[in-house]
Amino acid sequence: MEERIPGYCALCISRCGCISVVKDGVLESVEPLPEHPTGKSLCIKGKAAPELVYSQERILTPLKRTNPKESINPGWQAISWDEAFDIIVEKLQQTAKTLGSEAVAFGVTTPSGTGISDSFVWINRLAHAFGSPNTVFATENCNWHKDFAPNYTFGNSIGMPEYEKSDCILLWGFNPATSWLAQAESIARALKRGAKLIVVDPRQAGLAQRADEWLRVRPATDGLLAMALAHQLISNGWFDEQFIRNWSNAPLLVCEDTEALLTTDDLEGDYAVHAYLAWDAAQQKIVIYDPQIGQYQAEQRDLALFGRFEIETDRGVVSCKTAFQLYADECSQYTPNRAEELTDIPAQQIKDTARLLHESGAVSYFTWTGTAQQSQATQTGRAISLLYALTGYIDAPGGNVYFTKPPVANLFGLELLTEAQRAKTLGLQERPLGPGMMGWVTSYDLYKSVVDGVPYRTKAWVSFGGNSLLTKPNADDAGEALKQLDFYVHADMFLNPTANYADIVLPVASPWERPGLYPGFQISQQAESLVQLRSAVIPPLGESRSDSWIVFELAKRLGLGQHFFDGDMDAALQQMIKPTGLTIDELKSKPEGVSLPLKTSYRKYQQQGFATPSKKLEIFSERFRSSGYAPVPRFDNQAPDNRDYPLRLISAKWVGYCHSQHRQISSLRRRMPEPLVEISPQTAAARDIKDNEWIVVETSRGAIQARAKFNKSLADDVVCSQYGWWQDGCGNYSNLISESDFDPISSSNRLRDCRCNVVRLNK
Ligand SMILES: Nc1nc2c(c(=O)[nH]1)N[C@H]1C(S)=C(S)[C@@H](COP(=O)(O)OP(=O)(O)OC[C@H]3O[C@@H](n4cnc5c(=O)[nH]c(N)nc54)[C@H](O)[C@@H]3O)O[C@H]1N2
Ligand SMILES: Nc1nc2c(c(=O)[nH]1)N[C@H]1C(S)=C(S)[C@@H](COP(=O)(O)OP(=O)(O)OC[C@H]3O[C@@H](n4cnc5c(=O)[nH]c(N)nc54)[C@H](O)[C@@H]3O)O[C@H]1N2
Ligand code: SF4
Ligand SMILES: [Mo]
Repeated sequence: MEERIPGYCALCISRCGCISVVKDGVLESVEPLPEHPTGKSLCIKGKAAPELVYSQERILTPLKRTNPKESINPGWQAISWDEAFDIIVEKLQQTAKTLGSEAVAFGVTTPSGTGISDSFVWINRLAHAFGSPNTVFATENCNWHKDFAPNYTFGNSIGMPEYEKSDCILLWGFNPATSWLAQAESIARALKRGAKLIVVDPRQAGLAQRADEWLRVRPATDGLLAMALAHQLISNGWFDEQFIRNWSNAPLLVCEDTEALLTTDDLEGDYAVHAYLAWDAAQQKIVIYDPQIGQYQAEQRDLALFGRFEIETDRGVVSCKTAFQLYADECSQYTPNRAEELTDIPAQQIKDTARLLHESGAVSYFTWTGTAQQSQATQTGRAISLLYALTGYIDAPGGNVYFTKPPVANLFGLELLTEAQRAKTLGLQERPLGPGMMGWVTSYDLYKSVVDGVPYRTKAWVSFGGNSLLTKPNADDAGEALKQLDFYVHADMFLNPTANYADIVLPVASPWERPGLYPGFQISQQAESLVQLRSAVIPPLGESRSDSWIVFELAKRLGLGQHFFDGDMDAALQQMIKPTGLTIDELKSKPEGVSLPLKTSYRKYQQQGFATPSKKLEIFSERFRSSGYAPVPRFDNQAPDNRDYPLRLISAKWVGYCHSQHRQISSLRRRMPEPLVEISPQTAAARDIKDNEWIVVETSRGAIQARAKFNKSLADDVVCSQYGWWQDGCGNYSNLISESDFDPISSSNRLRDCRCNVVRLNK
């Protein structure tokens, strides 16, 4: 019997709508589902799903380590779920009892490159219910800079380009043709209709080949380029002055000596309120201008955007300028010629791109890991957000829109942690505005805690997927740290080098063997309106179980069942979708999903302000200033030139693999059997390297081997490597990178722009 079951591929963020074809209980193939908002086509990974599901390398029973951690062979022994849970519950409870529940860390792989999205909320909720403020997650190098850090500017994420209506699309360090198929298709349609495309990427990859302007930026100089483009928009008057004046905090006055916002407290005389101040150009005097006291909706035609003013304060005359002047002054350092020196983008192209941004109508943008994996990622993201703010298209038709999402209950459970526990989040004290706010910690902070006991010792780790030895910097030290853990549980479909240090491995069912709720498919209002409960198309193989099942069962056995609907997963999902008015039974009976009648409303800030402390889009970030960071973007900390390592190393994703996964799938592996490093033909020739030859990439930290792949689009001083390989002894990219070189605000690693050299491998 053949069944054709609609669902979606959960393997990456694209969540492509698909049909699973099941014959006599066996998953035979996965096909596109064109009527689904993300279902036009599938990539080679999605199509290879049956190979993933039935891979001989799947773990199909819980495993217990029998050899010491020093041993290369863990001596895995199959055990029952009951035995596994008994060991885990005893260890976790004992650790929490003796050292506090913060001594148990949790971990989760990335929802953007795996199907863990099915269980992401529950895993985080389990950590919080247990009392652990620490969940290791890749966010700082992944989604923090598009989903969370933009809060400091927009009071929200970057939103989603409304591609159907965009006139000009700006892709910055984002290659959707590889990483988000459904977005790439929307962009391709927009281009067909005549939309302009600007791509900022050191490589001419994917859609960059169709760009009107492809800006081959020098790696990790994106922030400077954004400032240079902003300088063009500001100095030519090519920005939405009305929007900036009325809806950003640009008119606020900033004291030049302290760089604090001027408030009524600074003035002589008694003011009834503590309020911010601006300069009224018509009256030539300072005026109270503070959204907190209800004035933010008024049109503020007379407020000065530019200028420097001498203000009488209680500490004498203080020179002030508007926040916009402060930002404009920062930008003005990056004249086209100076920016060309710094970013490698020709001065004329900077001017042309600025003109295109100004002249083409509705502008939208998307940026992802090309800008996130930098040691100044937060200020870089701010600089790009502020450049975008100048266009005035945030939440406007054809711009970056906050589509109306299906209303679902937030069951992430941060409130289950006491304030005192939350304050113990590793890294939060050092980086109060970073991912620690969400209870997410870096592996660097975890290892410091495990090895040095700083600020306290972590003894146990329960990780749902993830392979930090391959995906975070400095694998050698990481391996040592993992050895020192008292107890490590890893839940996965496959073993990997990180899991090899585990005490217990739990077998996870693949996305085709478990249900998954997806409320909103992101890329358009139509896609966001769809709520779909993907059904399991075959039963879990062997003893494997879904991550959600593991979480709910573990919670029950840890005595935390009351936070997990006493183990009833349907009841949990029902609670989640309750605000939508849907029921789980209805979703189960409609596997193709239910489309809610949601409508986009634009420029919502006009009713409610932006969700920032000032209720305005924040050109000046008081939160940054009071935490010791620059309130408008400023840059330093470029990697110094190094004669021994004259090249700049970047990495990127390839369509056949997610991160360190999928090499075991033979149809995918055939297409790309070995790691590749892209290099310009000139740079290769200078080193006597031929196309497809084996080379060594070395940094001051270590070396890897890979095949050279000529790429004429690369600058001569840039090489672009794959990462995530551990097969065949090629060496681990993570060992090339320093773990301590990270963004002081968010802890993003310098995964772009590491100084390196490339030589022929003498085999
Ligand atoms: N040099 C360099 N390093 C990078 C990046 C880069 O561009 N360059 N990118 C970074 C980014 S963006 C990210 S998100 C991180 C990703 O880092 P990780 O989260 O470590 O991702 P993966 O290497 O994909 O490891 C995924 C593991 O989870 C398992 N897994 C997959 N699906 C499931 C599931 O549903 N349940 C469970 N329990 N396990 C599952 C897989 O089998 C695999 O073992 O890597 C980062 N590292
Ligand atoms: N096939 C596949 N798809 C995936 C994933 C995967 O591993 N494989 N992972 C998923 C995940 S977790 C994520 S986070 C997304 C990420 O999706 P993307 O961010 O699109 O992924 P990348 O290819 O790492 O980076 C995008 C581009 O940034 C460029 N880049 C490198 N350095 C710089 C720089 O300094 N400046 C600029 N401007 N650009 C630079 C690279 O050349 C690359 O073309 O993809 C998701 N989808
Ligand atoms: S792009 Fe590929 S892996 Fe990602 S959801 Fe679509 S089919 Fe699955
Ligand atoms: Mo990611």
